[in-house]
Amino acid sequence: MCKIMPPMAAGLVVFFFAVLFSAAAGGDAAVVEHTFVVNQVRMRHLCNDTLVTVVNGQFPGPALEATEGDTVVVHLVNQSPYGITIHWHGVKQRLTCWADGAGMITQCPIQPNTTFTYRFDVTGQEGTLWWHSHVSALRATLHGIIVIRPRSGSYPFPKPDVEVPVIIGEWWQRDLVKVDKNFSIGGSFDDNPAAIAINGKLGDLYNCSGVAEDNFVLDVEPGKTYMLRLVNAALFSEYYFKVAGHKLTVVGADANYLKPFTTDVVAVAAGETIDVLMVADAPPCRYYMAALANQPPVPDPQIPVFVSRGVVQYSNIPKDAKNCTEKSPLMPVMPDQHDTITTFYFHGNLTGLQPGGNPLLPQVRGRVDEHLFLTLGKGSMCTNNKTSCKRGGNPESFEVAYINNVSFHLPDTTAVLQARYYGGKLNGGRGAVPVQDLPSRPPRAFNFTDPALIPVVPGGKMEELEPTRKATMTRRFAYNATVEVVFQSTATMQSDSNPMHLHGHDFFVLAQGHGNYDAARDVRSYNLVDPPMKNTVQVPRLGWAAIRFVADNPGAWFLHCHFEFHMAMGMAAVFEVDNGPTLETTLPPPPSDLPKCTR
Ligand SMILES: *[C@@H]1O[C@H](CO)[C@@H](O)[C@H](O)[C@H]1NC(C)=O
Ligand SMILES: *[C@@H]1O[C@H](CO)[C@@H](O)[C@H](O)[C@H]1NC(C)=O
Ligand SMILES: *[C@@H]1O[C@H](CO)[C@@H](O)[C@H](O)[C@H]1NC(C)=O
Ligand SMILES: *[C@@H]1O[C@H](CO)[C@@H](O)[C@H](O)[C@H]1NC(C)=O
Ligand SMILES: *[C@@H]1O[C@H](CO)[C@@H](O)[C@H](O)[C@H]1NC(C)=O
Ligand SMILES: *[C@@H]1O[C@H](CO)[C@@H](O)[C@H](O)[C@H]1NC(C)=O
Ligand SMILES: *[C@@H]1O[C@H](CO)[C@@H](O)[C@H](O)[C@H]1NC(C)=O
Ligand SMILES: *[C@@H]1O[C@H](CO)[C@@H](O)[C@H](O)[C@H]1NC(C)=O
Ligand SMILES: *[C@@H]1O[C@H](CO)[C@@H](O)[C@H](O)[C@H]1NC(C)=O
Ligand SMILES: *[C@@H]1O[C@H](CO)[C@@H](O)[C@H](O)[C@H]1NC(C)=O
Ligand SMILES: [Cu+2]
Repeated sequence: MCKIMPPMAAGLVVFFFAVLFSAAAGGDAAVVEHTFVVNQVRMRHLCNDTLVTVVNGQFPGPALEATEGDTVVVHLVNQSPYGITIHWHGVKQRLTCWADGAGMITQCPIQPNTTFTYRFDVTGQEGTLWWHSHVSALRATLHGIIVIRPRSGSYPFPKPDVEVPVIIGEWWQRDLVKVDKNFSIGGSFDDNPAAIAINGKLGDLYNCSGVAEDNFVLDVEPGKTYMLRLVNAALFSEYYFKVAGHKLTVVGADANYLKPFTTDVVAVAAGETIDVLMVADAPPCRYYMAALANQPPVPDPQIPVFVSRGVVQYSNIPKDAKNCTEKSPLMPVMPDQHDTITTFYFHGNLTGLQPGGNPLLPQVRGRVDEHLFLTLGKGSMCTNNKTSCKRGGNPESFEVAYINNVSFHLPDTTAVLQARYYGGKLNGGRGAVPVQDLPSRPPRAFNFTDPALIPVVPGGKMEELEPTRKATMTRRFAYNATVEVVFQSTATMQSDSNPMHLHGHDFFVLAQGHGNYDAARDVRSYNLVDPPMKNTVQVPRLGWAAIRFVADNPGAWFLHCHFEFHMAMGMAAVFEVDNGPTLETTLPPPPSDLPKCTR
């Protein structure tokens, strides 16, 4: 169906992508074809030349723009020294699990100096998504936006005049592969980003020897409507986003429409996307937009306060408006960095808008086939494979993160999906991946949200709950099963929120709450009328969130926290969905150029 480009000569650098056919609104589905060359370049910020791994020399990487129903073809040419995969975050990948790009889950990494072509359709979803690498922490610089526009050309809200990506990312001046290694053995307090960036610009709160870093500048014309497509691409934090002097109308999240609501502050969790409309209706001037990282208060370990800002600049500032041209722009009043209530309410206010109705909603309202209750927390393991050791912060043990008290072990030799597809016959029988069943509930009940569990101190209340094990946990679902998952954030050694992301499926977010989930009480609060559909749910700090989805996409789908450190520490599992009864519900064989597993 789609033409394959000739193999790239090694060393050939393609600086920009080519959109071969651009789909006209209302036209036929097209093929959107790009070449992504991954290599290392030096970029200068904060007086430092930093070697970063990027696509086509850009940070953030190129935008992938398509119309609903298009086929996307991306030739990935890996000229970096690392094995790379690219995940198309939020793309449903119906019957194309092989193209999901989850390292060691759906494929082995694309080795240095080799290429692989990702092919998938963007069908049945409209809005903002993003792509990022899915091996180690390299996604800090290997990411970009995906925009899927409606085929009809019309939105369920007045058409914005201008669409603007707003990608919140981190600028790291550390070796990200080592950072990832550090996380997997408990983390290091040194490992923080150097700055925050909006669309790759650090902004004027950062400087090199007193010379401010560039701001992202959005030039606006009075009266026009701007759709800001917010992406949180950071490894670490959730962000609050505001624009001084302007209201924001939330209209979409995770490439699903929402019932519009107006607010002055948006919370965007790690991995999440939020679409907002901003009308340029303020007095003509210059206004800051700002992104602030939130974090739980002490006794949680603290990271530095991170803020980045850009500028909204009106085209018609009067020449004599000295307050606008000579003074610094108006800065929005940001929530406190320890405020975790504003995000709770923000996410609680999201309701779904499905023009024509969502066919899966009647199904999730009915019978639920599988109930899972998953605790998200931290524990510890002994160094050197010992089975007993001192804990409570003693160096004989290191911290890991878990789901239901099992820390996820990424397979070493073969991807989960390949092992399943070939039944362990790969590599002369060495391709089998030993997996264990993810339990439906935690092995042990305790007061999950008791803040006395947070401090990691010898003899603390937590010490006795700490021991944890590692395994490759998967959970199998029959085709078309209706699944409910209640995620419970815990206070074990920390009290983070947990942005949980599921590949290959969108889910309905039915409810959230503070404290320990109690089915007898909390099922009554489920929104089965107009729940928002998402691929990432912000599980509140010291609270819970309930989701339901239909397991209608055969394959092996990663489920993980989108805080990179939690994922590297093991807060992950795999949902395996069986084939259905027909050819149209069966996962086709892998593409012939799927990377070989070398180890
Ligand atoms: C500059 O970046 C390099 C990595 O490219 C890092 O080793 C060094 O620590 C950085 N310096 C500062 C001041 O962050
Ligand atoms: C990839 O190719 C380049 C250029 O030919 C070479 O310098 C580099 O060593 C190769 N890398 C690997 C890992 O083979
Ligand atoms: C990793 O952890 C070690 C030990 O805590 C620390 O010295 C180092 O700076 C950390 N980061 C990197 C990128 O190596
Ligand atoms: C930024 O400016 C402050 C104050 O002038 C200075 O202390 C700091 O070193 C500067 N940062 C860099 C990276 O030069
Ligand atoms: C700047 O001054 C002009 C003229 O007095 C006024 O209309 C405008 O609102 C002021 N803008 C701000 C941001 O204070
Ligand atoms: C919606 O937000 C408002 C405050 O902004 C809050 O009072 C209300 O409880 C929120 N609704 C939900 C369901 O969280
Ligand atoms: C721990 O055990 C695993 C599996 O048995 C083994 O591969 C690894 O080398 C051991 N590590 C140490 C430090 O002994
Ligand atoms: C987790 O499992 C370990 C055994 O692997 C056990 O010792 C520990 O008590 C369990 N902790 C919790 C919180 O379930
Ligand atoms: C759990 O801990 C919290 C905080 O200490 C407390 O308010 C709550 O009553 C406890 N719940 C139970 C069931 O013990
Ligand atoms: C899926 O299950 C629902 C009932 O839960 C049923 O109505 C529907 O027909 C099934 N769909 C398929 C494709 O099997
Ligand atoms: Cu988490």
